[in-house]
Amino acid sequence: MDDAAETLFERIVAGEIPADVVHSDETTFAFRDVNPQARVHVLVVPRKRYRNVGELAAADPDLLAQVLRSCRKVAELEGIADSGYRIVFNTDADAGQTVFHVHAHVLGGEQLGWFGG
Ligand code: D5M
Repeated sequence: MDDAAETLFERIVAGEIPADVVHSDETTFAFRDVNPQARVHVLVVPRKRYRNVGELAAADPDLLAQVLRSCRKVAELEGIADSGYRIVFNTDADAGQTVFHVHAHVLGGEQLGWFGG
């Protein structure tokens, strides 16, 4: 695992690396992806780091629910709650996870194609 990638989102949450913040609350933090894959592409992370969504679900399901509520909040703030959006958790190598601080991708603002494989 790349140590720099491991700590990147912790450093964004701590304000040490600038980000385009969309939403912030006691337990979660949301900011725009630097490499957007749709008109709206926001990342939602728990402030506390878990490696991936599986580890978060096992260790702290309430925090996972808070991450999902923040995804909905982001969708409302971005004006896509009614038109529809996608939540993606890339999980480990085959999914192409590159930052090992669990993050939900919130994608929308246009008709999304399917992907994978
Ligand atoms: O997604 C990791 C995502 O993190 C990827 O879509 C790029 C994004 N990224 C990387 N660095 C930054 C910074 N500094 N700000 C905002 N977004 C960033 P994964 O699911 O791990 O492949």
